[in-house]
Amino acid sequence: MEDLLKLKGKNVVIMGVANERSLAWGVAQSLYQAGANLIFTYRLERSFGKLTKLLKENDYPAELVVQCDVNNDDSIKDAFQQIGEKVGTIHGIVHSVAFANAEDLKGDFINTSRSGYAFAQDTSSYSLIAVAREAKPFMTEGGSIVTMSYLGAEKAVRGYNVMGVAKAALESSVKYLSTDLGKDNIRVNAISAGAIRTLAAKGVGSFNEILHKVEETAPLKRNVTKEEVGDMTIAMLSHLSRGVTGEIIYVDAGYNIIG
Ligand code: N5H
Repeated sequence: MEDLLKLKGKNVVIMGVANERSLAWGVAQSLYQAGANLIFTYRLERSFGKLTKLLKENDYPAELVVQCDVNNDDSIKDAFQQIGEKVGTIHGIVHSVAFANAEDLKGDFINTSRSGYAFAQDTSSYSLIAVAREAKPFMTEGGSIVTMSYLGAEKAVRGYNVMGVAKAALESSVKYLSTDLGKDNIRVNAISAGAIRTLAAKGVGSFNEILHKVEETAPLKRNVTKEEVGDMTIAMLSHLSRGVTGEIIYVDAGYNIIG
């Protein structure tokens, strides 16, 4: 078959695999099928352990696995320096990281603390800007950056609270970054993924309710999987999407279009 994706041998950085349920892991699986070289970043030692185990179990090679704390500029700089030294050129980045303090995801949005608001923004939105800046010197052949968002960025989804505001900033950052990086043929897009049971969704009371509502209302009458998010993400990393930048692409069984 003709290689329509042109991802074979491309170097793609994946940030945010916490375990096998992670959207980032769904993307990694799709990218391995497409023949890309993968570089992973992790923050927690626990995530490093999970990732190493997943790679081993699946017999997947990793070009490099490097620690990166997205709350820290030096850590991001250092991680991308190491990646650049190892692979030379970076062709793609999958930014699949977010964090909000558990107490800011409970109760009323009005009670969001100043520090909790700042931390959610720093981790979930500013991190994309910092990553794009540090990666840019190595994206010399053009490239594609994809981040993960959620409907709560534009609609008030119960319980998403401070994360909704962070994702709104993230989606806006996608647009501004795409205007800066377009001249270097670097595209920036977000995938707005439907609700998927990841570690981030753990312990969320309203989660089952959301899954049921989507099943009833979405055009496709079902929820989506991390494999579906993975496949759309690699489409956005690939040659197929070369004319698309600054977009928010929904992988949500069509749920967002229903009024
Ligand atoms: C409307 C909903 C349900 C409410 C869910 C909110 C989810 C927010 C995402 C953030 C990233 C979750 C988060 O930061 C949890 C932390 O406070 C505690 N968890 C951790 O520390 C774990 C161990 C580590 C690995 O997590 C992180 N982030 O490092 C939205 C859902 C229907 C969809 C959803 C779950 C969206 C999303 O953004 O993930």
